[in-house]
Amino acid sequence: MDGIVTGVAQMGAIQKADTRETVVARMTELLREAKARGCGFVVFPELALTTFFPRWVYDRGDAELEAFYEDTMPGPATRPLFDMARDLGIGFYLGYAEKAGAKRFNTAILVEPSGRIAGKYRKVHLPGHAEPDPSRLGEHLEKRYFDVGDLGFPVYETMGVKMGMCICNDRRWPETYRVMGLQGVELIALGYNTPTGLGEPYQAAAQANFHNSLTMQAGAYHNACWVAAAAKCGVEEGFPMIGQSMIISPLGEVVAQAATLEDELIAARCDMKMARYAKTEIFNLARHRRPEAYRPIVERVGAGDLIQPDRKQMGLDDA
Ligand code: CDT
Repeated sequence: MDGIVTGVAQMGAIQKADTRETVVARMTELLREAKARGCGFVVFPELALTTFFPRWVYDRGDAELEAFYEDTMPGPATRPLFDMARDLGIGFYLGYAEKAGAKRFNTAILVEPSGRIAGKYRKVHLPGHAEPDPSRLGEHLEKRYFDVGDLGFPVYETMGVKMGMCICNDRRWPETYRVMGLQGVELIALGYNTPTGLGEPYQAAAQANFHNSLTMQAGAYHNACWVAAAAKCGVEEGFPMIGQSMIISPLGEVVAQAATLEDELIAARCDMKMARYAKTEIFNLARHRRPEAYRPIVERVGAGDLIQPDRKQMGLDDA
């Protein structure tokens, strides 16, 4: 096969009291299952090593907060994951909270079967708020705990595939996929923690799964690439998060999907011929894109004034 059998290792809830060692033991078990199912690459969730801590209010420097970050990767607790992957000959995507000098990032890495870190991504679209607001049903304080990613959306040639990464909220933004699409990305790996019940009127639990598949299927289709997405899900410390981990083909179809809210391995044969074919016709970017018509995308952040052509140019009579 011209591609890679990809596993998505969905993870069920991680409670505050769970140690890194316990979590890494769950991950190595998922790697074993991935091996048995022929996977060469496995995607783990966002912030996969701990409970989803941005739901609580801390001050920088609080010992409990600082303990959620990794200073080194691999470190003593994560080394067994790297060792197991090397023994099994499997590469992986791992999300974790990164301490980098004075900065803090919500980070993901691509690790090759040799244990070499092929590339890194730092989350760009940080959701939520920097300050708590007791009127909300629940907090989501990523803007408080992380700096905006400073690496852009790189694509790495690794494991025989052009691979890109993003993290959770990034999957809702078309720019995320397109910037990688413009590098010829063939497979995008991503992990997420998507809470429900925080009180947003139009992001109710009923729509959370729909928006999950809607955005990722669109991103895969529009950019003719595979998307492999791993949830951390279930109920953490009383807070529910969606599952629905999935693998999506370059034609936008879901080819594998998790059925539980627990640790669960799904897998699919990701054939890169399909991605390459899809890039030659409708989404042949070089042939069909018109960047001169897209200037507001890079010139504006939020919505601004209307942009209207000259009436004469439109051939309107009153010109
Ligand atoms: N982790 C993460 O990015 N979660 C967001 C939830 C935002 S709700 C404030 C997501 O897009 O799923």
